[in-house]
Amino acid sequence: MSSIKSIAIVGLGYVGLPIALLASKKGYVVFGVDNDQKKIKSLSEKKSYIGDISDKDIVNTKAIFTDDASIVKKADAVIICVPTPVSPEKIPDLGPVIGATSAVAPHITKGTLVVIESTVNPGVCDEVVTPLLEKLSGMKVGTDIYLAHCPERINPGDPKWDVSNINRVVGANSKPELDMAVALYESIIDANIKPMGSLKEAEAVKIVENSFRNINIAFVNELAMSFHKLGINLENVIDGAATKPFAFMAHRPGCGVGGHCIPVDPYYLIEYAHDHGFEHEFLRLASNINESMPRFTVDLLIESLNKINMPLKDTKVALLGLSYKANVGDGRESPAKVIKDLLTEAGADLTIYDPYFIDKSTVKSLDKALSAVDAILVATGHDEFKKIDHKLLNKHGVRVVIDGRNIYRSTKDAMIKSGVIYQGIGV
Ligand code: SAJ
Repeated sequence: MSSIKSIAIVGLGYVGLPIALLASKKGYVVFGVDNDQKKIKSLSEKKSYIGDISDKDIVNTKAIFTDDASIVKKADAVIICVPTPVSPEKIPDLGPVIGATSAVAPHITKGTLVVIESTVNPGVCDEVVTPLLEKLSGMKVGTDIYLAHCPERINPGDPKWDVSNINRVVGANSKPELDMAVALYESIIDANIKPMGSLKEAEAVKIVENSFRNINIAFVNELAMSFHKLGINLENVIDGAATKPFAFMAHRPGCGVGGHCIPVDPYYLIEYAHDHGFEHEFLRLASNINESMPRFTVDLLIESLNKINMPLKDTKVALLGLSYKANVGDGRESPAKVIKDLLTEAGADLTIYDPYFIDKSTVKSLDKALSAVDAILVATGHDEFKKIDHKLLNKHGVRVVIDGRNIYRSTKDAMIKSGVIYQGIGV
């Protein structure tokens, strides 16, 4: 058991709120801190704003929620779970981490363990967080206060893996700090907590695991563009390769890579390595390939419309999906946004529908979205869109389907047979 009795969780988003509720359930006194008044208000009204958390979870928790960071003086441990975005120019933005660290440092007491869960590049804990903590607390990291890094591994919308059962890694620069942090996480999470050799090693783990995903998606996306010209069905080829019981991990082509993790995290390493004299050409190339997929997808639409002598300009097109991921309402870094801009620039007569973004949709139902359009472009694989079949398309006179998430793999032949022009990504 850890010597820690009370924990402050700073940042109550899709990472912080679940761990705050779980730690409270495990018997810790928990103070949830966020500077977003809307979040604090919602929590005080016992209303969840996180898809994976129910209002009932909020009603039942003993955690205390506040926007007052000084409450950390009552906490034995402080876990920081704030976003680490990139700018439009793909430059890492440590603003939220610096802000949260600066807010808590003046109030933490001697012996407090600070854990950074935000995804950061190697070096941030040593070169940014430590100096800030020491300057603003007047104490020494490693002797008066303690610092560890435990990168978050939340997968929004995942029915199987959640904060309670996902393995974690924990890193610190001294054994006492490491032991304290490992004991804390072992007391909260029913999964393997792997100690790492340093803060930097733990920071590197998260960047590597998400860069791994990003480059593998880029691999199949490049194959999709190649196989489109070669007339080979890439999804079938991936299915074939996936029969290999070892040394192959299937990833799928699509209209782009969105979210707060996969397209973002590699840039934290790219920039840090660049500042230290190394160019991650491969990581950059992979990101460039993924970032080119919205253009490739719109070009497929133009190519398909040209087959029936229709220009994209003034053609009625329904963009189905704004979210970066199926069945969640999250638009961060979504390729659908890029596709929307490309369609608008090309002068398409755009209808937009995403059931998770009704406020950003131009129509309120799928049926409305399909009526009076010549073409649809599916950018998100929401379950609702899977009910579109050749009958519905023919009923509405839709002539072109661009399947940005290859969700019609098994029904495309019937669409084509009914006279619809179908084009998937590498399919
Ligand atoms: N995507 C593809 N092809 C794929 C997989 C994903 O194009 O084969 C696209 C998705 O459409 C989406 C983007 O990539 O636009 C990201 O998808 P994701 O499934 O990786 O979803 P995320 O962003 O929620 O990633 C999270 C990450 N979790 C953490 O960082 C803690 C990631 O590490 C997980 O691998 C991922 O969930 C997961 O496995 O679902």
